[in-house]
Amino acid sequence: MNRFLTRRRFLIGSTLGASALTLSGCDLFDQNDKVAGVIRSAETLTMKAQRLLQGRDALAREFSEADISPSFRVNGTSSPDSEEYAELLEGRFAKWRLTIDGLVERPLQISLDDLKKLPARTQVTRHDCVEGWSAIGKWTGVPLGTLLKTVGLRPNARFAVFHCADELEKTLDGSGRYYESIDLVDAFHPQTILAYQMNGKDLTVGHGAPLRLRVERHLGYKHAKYVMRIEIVDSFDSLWGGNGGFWEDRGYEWYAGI
Ligand SMILES: Nc1nc2c(c(=O)[nH]1)N[C@H]1C(S)=C(S)[C@@H](COP(=O)(O)O)O[C@H]1N2
Ligand SMILES: [Mo]
Repeated sequence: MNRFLTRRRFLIGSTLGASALTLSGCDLFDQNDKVAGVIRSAETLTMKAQRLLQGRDALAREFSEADISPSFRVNGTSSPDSEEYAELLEGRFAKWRLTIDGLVERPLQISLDDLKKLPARTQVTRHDCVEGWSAIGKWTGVPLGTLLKTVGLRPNARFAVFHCADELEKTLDGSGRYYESIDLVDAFHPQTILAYQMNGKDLTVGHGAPLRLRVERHLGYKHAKYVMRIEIVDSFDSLWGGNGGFWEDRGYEWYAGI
């Protein structure tokens, strides 16, 4: 297996608590704050350089229907195993609501049916996983920007955090819950959608039913599946490991631009 997978197994394999995990993943960084600082600023540089070179609104490549991969892997969680999710699935997500709250003027709870009534976008794009596989799929959903305009952002809003239904890692304190985040440039990017369809059909459980994020200029782990709540925040400090995502708390870069 390639080195990413090995590293991922190492990162997730421990049965210790969240702080210990963060430590094991980031030992090297924690030992030397200077090194951590340099790595962080290198990441910021990557982000700034990429946006400067490609433009804030540069589109990820879109493909034709003929390019759609005959099979698209399911990765990470393949089925959230909570009681709550099982009930929602059983009721075909009729009782599911997407919550949008945090630093917004008008917090929102919206059903899947109502989401489907909003203007939709369809895009055929390539998904690149850090583990070294790619697949092309067709995604249909609501541009995140549309919803953010509806709720109205407060002046101090900086990031959108996606809280998911699944625990990728079982922990006592819930810190194994999957979550992700993006900044407002990516949140308002035209290809950033909350997808409810893949290849013309409702999302399967494996691919994130009922709703998953597509943020096409980023690596696979940013594309949160099983999105239950979008929280608008000004910092990640109070969220789990404080790095803005499940994998980020285990050592991955927050800015996963490709
Ligand atoms: N909620 C949740 N979202 C997730 C994951 C996960 O385990 N849980 N895995 C991520 C990773 S690493 C990848 S590559 C993609 C995989 O999406 P797919 O299962 O539709 O291929 O989902 C991402 N989003
Ligand atoms: Mo991934």
